[in-house]
Amino acid sequence: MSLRACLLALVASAGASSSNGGHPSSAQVTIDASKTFQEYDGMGFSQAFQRATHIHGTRAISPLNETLSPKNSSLVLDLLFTEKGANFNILRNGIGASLTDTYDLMLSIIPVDPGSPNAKPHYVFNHDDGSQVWLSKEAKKRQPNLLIYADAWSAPGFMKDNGTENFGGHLCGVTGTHCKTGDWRQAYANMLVQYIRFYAEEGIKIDYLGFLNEPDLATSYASMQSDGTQAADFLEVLYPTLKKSPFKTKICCCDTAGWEEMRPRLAEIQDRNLEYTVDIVTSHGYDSPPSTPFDTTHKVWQTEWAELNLPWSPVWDNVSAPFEGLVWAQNVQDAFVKSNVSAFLNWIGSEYTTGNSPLILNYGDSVEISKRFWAYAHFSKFVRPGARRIDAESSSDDLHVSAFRNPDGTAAIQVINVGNGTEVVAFKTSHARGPSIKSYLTNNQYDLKESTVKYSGRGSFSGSVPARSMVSFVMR
Ligand SMILES: *[C@@H]1O[C@H](CO)[C@@H](O)[C@H](O)[C@H]1NC(C)=O
Ligand SMILES: *[C@@H]1O[C@H](CO)[C@@H](O)[C@H](O)[C@H]1NC(C)=O
Ligand SMILES: *[C@@H]1O[C@H](CO)[C@@H](O)[C@H](O)[C@H]1NC(C)=O
Ligand SMILES: *[C@@H]1O[C@H](CO)[C@@H](O)[C@H](O)[C@H]1NC(C)=O
Ligand SMILES: *[C@@H]1O[C@H](CO)[C@@H](O)[C@H](O)[C@H]1NC(C)=O
Ligand SMILES: CC(=O)N[C@H]1CO[C@H](CO)[C@@H](O)[C@@H]1O
Repeated sequence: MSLRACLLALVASAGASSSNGGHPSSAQVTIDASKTFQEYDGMGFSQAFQRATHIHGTRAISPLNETLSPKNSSLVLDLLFTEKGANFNILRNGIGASLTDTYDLMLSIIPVDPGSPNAKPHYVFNHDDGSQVWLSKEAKKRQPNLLIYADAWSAPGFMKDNGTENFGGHLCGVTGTHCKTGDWRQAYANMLVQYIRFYAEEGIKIDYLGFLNEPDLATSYASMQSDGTQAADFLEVLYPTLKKSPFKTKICCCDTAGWEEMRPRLAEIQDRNLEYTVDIVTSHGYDSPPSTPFDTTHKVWQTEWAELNLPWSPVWDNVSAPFEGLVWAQNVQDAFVKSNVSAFLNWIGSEYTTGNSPLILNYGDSVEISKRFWAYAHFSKFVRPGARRIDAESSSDDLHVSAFRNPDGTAAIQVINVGNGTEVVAFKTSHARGPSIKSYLTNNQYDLKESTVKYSGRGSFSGSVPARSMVSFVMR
């Protein structure tokens, strides 16, 4: 057993008392670092549809008709992208398909229809892209290894069989389309590469590229439908186009609205022997949440999810409503443990809204941090890119556990207590070195409250996990 494996071969037993003052219960939690799973790429969110302007402070959107001050703009950026907050490392930008820049549309880089797929398009870039250029730069300043995933919600309307970027429709040229203007697949691929080039000229590297968003839906805003066969029809054009370009950008597909909508699309792409063109299999969590792993050896990212219902609530634990922090702590943990994801992205990071899309609410010049933000932070702050998930098993239904070993040899163990009593967890390790162990508690009262955990020698330490709370144990 390696030193690291040794350090992490933990056996934890938990003594707990139930809420009715009854018998203390005990649980066994075993963390076995010799059993390793997927690599962790990171956590993040999007500020598409001009939501980046909310953080930038360039658009007054709340009824207060006031924007974030430069001070609070910096505060939000620091909360999102530095150790002061969640230390997120993935930003999902939106690639526009709209002909105007009216709020909250995403402007296309081909605002005028060139008339035919073979005509030379006139590319235009306003160097702002709904403040996403600014945000990408600010994020990168704070998070040098930031990963940017640029995703298109639709091709421009003139490339589609319904003539608009909205209301679904398909890219002309894929199976089932019969467009008078012809096959626009190459033109769309060229446009996406040109988008990457415009960002490169701003000094911003686009690491990942997506050409679909929720292709299982036709919505009133930018949307383009695609099954797996139609996605394959485009992948066979996009992949070589990107390969010929100077960019090393990797391809993501297909950002379906739910997990079960992705499964048949992946199978259809595999049937065409085109899975190799897709670096990351991507899906959202809305219509069907992450469940069992996809049948793929490629990495999987959950790239968009939030509880869209009103009203905004920053609460950790009240009635287990779908927007509460403790619920999201479990959503994130389940995705890593049960669905084998390598990344987990919220819909929005910070914006003004009346619902629960963002993790941080901007109202005029105020900044309100939800407990969902701190739930995410448990996974993004103590687990870092390149980490490996390692095996964590709990014998108690009340204690949900996961663990990751970081590239620097530190490890983070996430314990969520959904029960009504405090669990006094006695960790037993097979390791003799006394590591420095800190715990971080989040519940209704605290946000990542740090405590030092005493190492008792011979591989044991114990820590308390209060009822309805989440504690990260970080071994440094
Ligand atoms: C909002 O504020 C701006 C600038 O301070 C001002 O020009 C505009 O008239 C205001 N709008 C409303 C609806 O109050
Ligand atoms: C989990 O994902 C990795 C790729 O990151 C893959 O190699 C592995 O086979 C997946 N495991 C399961 C159970 O799907
Ligand atoms: C808890 O939930 C109840 C019922 O939905 C609601 O009336 C109350 O405002 C909630 N409390 C908090 C702090 O969110
Ligand atoms: C910034 O946000 C805080 C917290 O919401 C608020 O109290 C403050 O007035 C805002 N503005 C400045 C300039 O600090
Ligand atoms: C915790 O207590 C609440 C009511 O107070 C009850 O509805 C719930 O089932 C209990 N949860 C557990 C895990 O015992
Ligand atoms: C304006 C228009 O033609 N919209 C159509 C785009 O395509 C979708 C689905 O194919 C239709 O539902 C819309 O009516």
